[in-house]
Parts: sequence; structure tokens; C-alpha cells
Amino acid sequence: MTPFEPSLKRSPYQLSREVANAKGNNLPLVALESTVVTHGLPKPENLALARAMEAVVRGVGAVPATIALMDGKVKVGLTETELERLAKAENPRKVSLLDFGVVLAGGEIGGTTVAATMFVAEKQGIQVFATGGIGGVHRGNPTDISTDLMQLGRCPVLVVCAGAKAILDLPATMEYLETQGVPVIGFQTDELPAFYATSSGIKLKARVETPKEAAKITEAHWGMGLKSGILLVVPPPKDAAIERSLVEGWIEKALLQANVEGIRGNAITPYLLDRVSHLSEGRSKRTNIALLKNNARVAAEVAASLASGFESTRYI
Ligand code: PSU
Ligand code: MN
Repeated sequence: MTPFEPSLKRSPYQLSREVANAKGNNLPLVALESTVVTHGLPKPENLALARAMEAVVRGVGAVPATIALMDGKVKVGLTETELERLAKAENPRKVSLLDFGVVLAGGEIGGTTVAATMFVAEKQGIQVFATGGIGGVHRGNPTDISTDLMQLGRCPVLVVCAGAKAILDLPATMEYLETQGVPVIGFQTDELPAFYATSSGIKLKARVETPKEAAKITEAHWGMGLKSGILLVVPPPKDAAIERSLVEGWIEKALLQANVEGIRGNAITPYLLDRVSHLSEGRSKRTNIALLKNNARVAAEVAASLASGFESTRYI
């Protein structure tokens, strides 16, 4: 073994008892990201949301595996105390793929992005992952492309989301996903949702009505050896969705402000989400929370369907 091969003896991964038990017994698991807790939502809503997403997953009969960095470990499934430490941390790190080493070695608390959570989920054999919105290509800055997109191209995890965050360039993001060979499947919709809004005007190539159908496509895609991720896009619940033109107004303002303040790099997403929440007087935040819980439910249902091996078909 070379010194750089992952070592089992000193594994950086630490599974909660619940997650270890679920893995051992082939119970449906749903990975949950934690950047939304550390950077996506303000305190104390972040802790309430983290707990609520876990509760929704359990309600469907699946096991939540919230992933975060803490004490030099990659935690897969958090205890109640750990969830609180994560949500209440002062200056937590936003951890994408490039940050793992630094944050682990420094023993800091970190919330994992979609890319980072996918990486861990795949390593741990968790096939389904729920989040709010993925990262993408930024508006007016096409070289700022979220690692989420690259990771979706090479990591076989099903990501349930409400599309890419509306602050992004959605057509460019879709082009990138197409280039990477990532199927984008609408859950009871023909259009890519625009995160806070139900539609973006971008037509999708595939649509499913039920979690079972989504599970079937997933099995077929991976069953033939394809290694990419799959996006299942779920519009925000009707009563929480916001009209597209209204959202656009807030985003335009937030983008101008970000430019004036010179916000760049991985700080731009949390900054814009916060500005939009402010401009909408909290409305966007409420929509964000509603769609996160809704996505957790759909993800748990797909995970349950996959775990039940509905057709007991395994292609090898
Ligand atoms: N969706 C939200 N809030 C968030 C994020 C998504 O509603 O905070 C996070 C996700 O973790 C996503 C990340 O992976 O923002 C993208 O950041 P970047 O553009 O720097 O890659
Ligand atoms: Mn970026």
C-alpha cells in the first residue's frame, strides 16, 4: 500500500450508529448536505431545518445521513448534539472537494456542499441525496462554475433538488450538465424548476410521476455501467412557490450589490441567498425551507423504492 491510499485503520469517516445499522441491514438511506445549515440559512432556522429534514426522511421510513466535518472526521449521520454544534458554530467552513484536507487537518467544523456530500455519499454506498438547489454557472461570470457540476458528471448519486439556485445562469448550467452526461428528470413537471419558482422556461427531456419511476430510471442508468450522477428536479410546493418575475427583481438587485461590494468565489452563493432573503422580507427563505423538506420527502421515497429492489433486477 502506498502512503496515499485511503487507510482503513485511520479512516476519516465516522458513521453514526443509526447510519451504520441502516447500511448493515440494507435500509433506505438519504444523504443530506450541511452547507445549507452552515451557510444557506440563518440561525436559528438552520437548526430547525436540519432537524425537520431528518424527521421528514424518517417519516417515510428511510434513514437520514447528514454529512459534515467535525473533530477531524467526516461524520456520516450526526447525533443531536453534533447537529447543534454544526448549526451553532461560529465561522464554520464551507467545504467543497478542494477544502476537505485543510478542514480535516485543522479539525474545524465544516458544512459540505453538494459536490462534497456526493463524494462522501458515494464512498459510503448511499445512492440518494436531498438538497435545495445545486450550484451552477454564475451569471455574468461564466468561469465561476460550481464543482457540483463536475461532480455530477462523475459520481453516481441521485440528487433530488429544486433545480439550480435561481441566482445562477440556468441555461448555461443545463448546457454544462448535458456536456457532462447528467440526466435531468422532472418530478411531475416538464420544465426545469427555478428554485423559488416552479418554472424556468427550460424544457426537460424526461418526466416521471412517481418515486418508483425515478428509481427505475436510476437503476437502468447505473445498471448498464454509467457512472454519472442523476438529477431529479422537484418544483417547490405550490403554496410556497414565488412568481418568477418577482424573484428575478430581487436577484437583479442582489447581483448589482454583490458587484459593488466585490463579493467573489465561494462567498457569492451565501451572499446572494442572504440578500434575496432580505429583499423579499423573508419570503424566499420560507420557500427555501418548504422546498428542502419537500425534496427530503421525495428523496426518501425514491430511496425506499430503490432499497425494496422493486424488480429485483441487478445488471452485472
Ligand atoms: N442550496 C441552498 N442553499 C445553499 C446551497 C444550496 O438553498 O447554501 C449550497 C449547496 O451546498 C451548493 C453550494 O453545493 O451552495 C454551491 O456553492 P458554490 O456555488 O460555491 O459551488
Ligand atoms: Mn463558485
